[in-house]
Amino acid sequence: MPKPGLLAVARPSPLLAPLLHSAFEVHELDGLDPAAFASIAPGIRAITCGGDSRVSGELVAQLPALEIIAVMGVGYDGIDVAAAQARGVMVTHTPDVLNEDVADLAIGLVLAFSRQLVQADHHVRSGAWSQGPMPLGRKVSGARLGLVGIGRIGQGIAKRAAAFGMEVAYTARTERQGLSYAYYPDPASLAARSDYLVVITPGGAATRKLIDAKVLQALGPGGVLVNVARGSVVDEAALVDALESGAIAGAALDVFENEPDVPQRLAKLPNVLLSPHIGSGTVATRQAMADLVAANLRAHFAGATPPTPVPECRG
Ligand code: 8YV
Repeated sequence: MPKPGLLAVARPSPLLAPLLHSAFEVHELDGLDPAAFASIAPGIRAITCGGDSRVSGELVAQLPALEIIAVMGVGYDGIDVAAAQARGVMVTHTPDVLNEDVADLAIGLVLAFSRQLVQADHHVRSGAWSQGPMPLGRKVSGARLGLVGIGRIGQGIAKRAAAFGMEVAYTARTERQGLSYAYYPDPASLAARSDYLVVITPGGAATRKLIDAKVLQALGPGGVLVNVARGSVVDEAALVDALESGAIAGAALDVFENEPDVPQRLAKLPNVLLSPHIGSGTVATRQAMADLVAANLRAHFAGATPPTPVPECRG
């Protein structure tokens, strides 16, 4: 029996690639010219991609045999789920297995920004230490942390922040029952009471530029923005303006509007800490995500319901 065709929209992680090649005829979209694409398109029954990938309705329409889109990531805001559903195509993602890593990174960014760990390392290596001490940092323990989003990862960040004696509050569309953290109805009112505003809400149309100039103004000259969600949630131009003018103290960002391109104006600011979308980037977690992608594909092609469909595709 020939293996089913699979289109890898993003280059598969080396942790996922062997699992795919054992069961599928794998084609990488990147590098396929139109003629090559046209020749493989009729045989494509599965797509794999990352949480930050784009799978448009147009692409879905070009693949008549497509049955499943398996996202290696919890976020799937780049996938046209409505178009997939209209064609009866299943969409799966990899929730939960990355919660701890992303929450760890959020706290890591708060600490690294505040205690100036990147500058501190440079201060020692460059020999500047012998000329004198470096500037003092910001105290994290006991500070006020505001979460934009209180899903599974948000709650993980809250738990960690509470262990640092931070005063945790959150905003979400509706107040969550059973949580002891203070609720604020909108990002601006949350920002106004926060030293650190941490963004961990899904991307997509509903949250586009939710963190705008008004929210940054409310965060104020002592406030720091941390984004481990999606670049689309923050108005990046307004953020650069706020950082340049001192309207906020700084930002620690793992995600950007147009990855991997980071605007020069942002990259050259001294009051930012930047990382290249590494929230889930540990070996253990990427392996767990790869295994879950494989489990979803395996279940689907065995005629069973995949373990982790996106909410819209749950029966
Ligand atoms: C990864 C992510 O960068 O889970 C998500 O939504 O954005 C990240 O975990 C990506 O999905 C890796 O493929």
